[in-house]
Amino acid sequence: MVASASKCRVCKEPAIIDLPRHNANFCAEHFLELCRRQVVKAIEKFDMLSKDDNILVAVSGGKDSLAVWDILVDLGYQADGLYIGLGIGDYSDVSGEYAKSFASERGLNLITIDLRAEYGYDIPTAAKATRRVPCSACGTSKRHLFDKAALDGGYTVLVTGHNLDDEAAVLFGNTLRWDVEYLSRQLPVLPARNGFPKKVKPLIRLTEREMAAWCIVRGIDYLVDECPMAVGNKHLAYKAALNAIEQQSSGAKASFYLNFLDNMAPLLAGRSAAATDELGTCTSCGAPTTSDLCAFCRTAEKARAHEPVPVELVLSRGRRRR
Ligand code: Q46
Ligand code: ZN
Ligand code: ZN
Repeated sequence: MVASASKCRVCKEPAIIDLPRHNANFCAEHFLELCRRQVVKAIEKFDMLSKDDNILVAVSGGKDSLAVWDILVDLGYQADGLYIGLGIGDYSDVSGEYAKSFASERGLNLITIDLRAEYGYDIPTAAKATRRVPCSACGTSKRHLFDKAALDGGYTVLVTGHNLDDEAAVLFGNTLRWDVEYLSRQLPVLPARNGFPKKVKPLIRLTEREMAAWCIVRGIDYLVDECPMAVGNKHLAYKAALNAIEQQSSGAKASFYLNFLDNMAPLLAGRSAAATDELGTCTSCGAPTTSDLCAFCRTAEKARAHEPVPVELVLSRGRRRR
């Protein structure tokens, strides 16, 4: 991770990681301190959390969601986890094990939901039944179930592990299309409103690489493999493009996203307020929606009516299309 002769910027002991965007190297202790400081900075700047909050962390078993849960508990927040079994073959089975081990080893409370057992469908089947890309059916399902679990469980805020790379990639995609509606909603805090819980992203100042390093230093085992259904996802292409730019110009990714929040997001604030005022109620589940049935109930209805589809079939069809 770092040249062997490198020294920590703070204590001059041997460094374990170089962070070109900070133009510095850090030992394990001072790297963890930097990560905590970046999270505190994000929380304070955007008024994300207070110590009185009852927090629910959306946990996938990957590095980012386990790291954010670990950091919040480390900082003294009260936080439970929520894991959703999406039925994506071995990937889901293994990711669930990582989430459960993390929680049980630390005595933390993890709520689990199994999509097929509790809602009668899984993501590969939903993708086939709705003829949408898997991440679209998956995002609809996860958003609904995260919101519902947070509201039903009396949690005051829902935390996700989106990091700087994730948010910069989404911003890149929204900017390439000049999608003003999405740009206006791309904030690290969404307040509670119209039947939605408050949602926050405390990792926006930290990169994927930094979160992987946090997990290694803290001894957190996480699922390294990407979701097999993400293959061909534009989000991955945007991340690769930003990484190429970052290679040439350290700090470009952070300034692209963080300066958007400072300089551009305030100008778009009126657009997002206007876009959220016209919600009705889903006739099936009561969730907020713009039509009779919410997107989750429409997805679930179609997927339940379809025979179960193994993940391999969806992946092989995707490969043939390309
Ligand atoms: S789990 Fe679901 Fe992700 Fe897999 S299908 Fe796509 S959205 S990639 S974070
Ligand atoms: Zn040090
Ligand atoms: Zn519904």
